[in-house]
Amino acid sequence: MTSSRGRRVPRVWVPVLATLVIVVPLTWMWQSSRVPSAYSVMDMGYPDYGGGPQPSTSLAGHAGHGTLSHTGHTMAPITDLVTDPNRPADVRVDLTAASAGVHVGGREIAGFTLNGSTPGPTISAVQGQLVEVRLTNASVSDGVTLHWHGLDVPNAEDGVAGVTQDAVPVGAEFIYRFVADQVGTYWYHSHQISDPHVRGGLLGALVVHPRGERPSGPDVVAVAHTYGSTRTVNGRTGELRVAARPGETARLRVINTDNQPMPIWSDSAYRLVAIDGTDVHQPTMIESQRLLLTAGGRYDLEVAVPASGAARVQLSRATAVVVGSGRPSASVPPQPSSVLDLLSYGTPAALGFEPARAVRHFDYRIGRRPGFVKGRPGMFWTVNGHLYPHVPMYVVRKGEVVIMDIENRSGVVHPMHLHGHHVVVLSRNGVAATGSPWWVDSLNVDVDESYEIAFEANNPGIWMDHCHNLEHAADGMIAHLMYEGWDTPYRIGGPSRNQPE
Ligand SMILES: [Cu+2]
Repeated sequence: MTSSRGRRVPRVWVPVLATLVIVVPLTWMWQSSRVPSAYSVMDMGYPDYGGGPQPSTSLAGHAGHGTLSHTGHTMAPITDLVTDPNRPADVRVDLTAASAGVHVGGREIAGFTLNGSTPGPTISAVQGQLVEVRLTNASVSDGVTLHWHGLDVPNAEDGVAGVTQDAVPVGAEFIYRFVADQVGTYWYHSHQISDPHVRGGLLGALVVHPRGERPSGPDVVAVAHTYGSTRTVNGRTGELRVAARPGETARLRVINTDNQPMPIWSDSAYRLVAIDGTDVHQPTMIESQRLLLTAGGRYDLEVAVPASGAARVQLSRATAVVVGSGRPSASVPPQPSSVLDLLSYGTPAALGFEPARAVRHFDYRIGRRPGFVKGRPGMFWTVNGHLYPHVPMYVVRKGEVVIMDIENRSGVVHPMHLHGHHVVVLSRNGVAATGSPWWVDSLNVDVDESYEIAFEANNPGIWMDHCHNLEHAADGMIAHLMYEGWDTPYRIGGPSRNQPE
């Protein structure tokens, strides 16, 4: 081996140089993936304006040139974004979080409870009521928060540790207040170290009923959750029995609190009447098709009790809801091979806004590659080609219409969840939606699928936009949507050891 000037490189240097060629870039990648012991999401990644207007002074800092939080503008703290403190509460709930053994399927696993049980109590409100929840941490050593999944609450009530509040330490409490304006089925869960917390049971259902009308038949919450490897409905294995007379119609509010999508099917005809809390417009009867409920998502089903006795609704193979007093078919009905396509289910209705007026078009392209995240080596998710924390900060202004293209080239399904907003699906893989407006807060983006979604930026603050396979989120599948002019005083890490994923 010779150098360019013909002099021999001493043989002893060859392995040293070869090692440096490998080690130096790796060390650089490792170093750039590390995050400080306390940092603001405002300092993460880079601003993405989606082709829309940019702030008058440069926000184009980041990566060593300054940050969104150091623009010279007066930024308002998101702690201002609360529910009217002078308005009295209509519904008051005390929730005490604890570390506890959870008994499930004849075994005990290490988990968590709220008021001594998991799922925690179902919170019920009537549309327009102000709900006040006092969360007390009895013994969750890593701290705890509560996020109101699917409810577009004011930003400071959103319950994300390190973004909208500090994690609540043992012995302390936090009060959440929000107006239950959205009718429908929602759920709550810890957003501090959320993967182990939610797996371990720090979760519960939240239902907002319409004013005035009372349902004629049973109205049942079915929280599907897997403890360890044991599937449950409302914390129990096997069947959930719901008493009903033949001819009666039951409303089943199915909530998927797991990290994976869940198939749902029935031996009886049923209708899918609401998705993620929003009514489907003119839903038709579903027969010999199954549903796929994405992680974090909710489906409200209307099930008529057949004259023969009982309707059986499977939530995966292991668990079922049996509606009726008669004898149900004892065996699991065969799972239909065909999946109901929500792109064409129901009939069109007004969206209430005009997607064609969008001023910003964002990309959320999901990929996967080897690298380092938070100093750990592995295969990680990328957003628009970047590994966490170098992910986009989508910047909007209040009142804008926004379009986002989500594309999954990562080989694994991702349930995408934008906090604080509901989004409507415009198209999938280039095929326009033709059914009922398909409003979601949790969207199953399968392998090699692309979705075009739209929403109105009408809820100021700083919002997570992440994968609700919480294991993926912990591996950095996170971005944020921020409204120009808002800043957060909270930090990831720090004395409260805030860790939203
Ligand atoms: Cu994911």
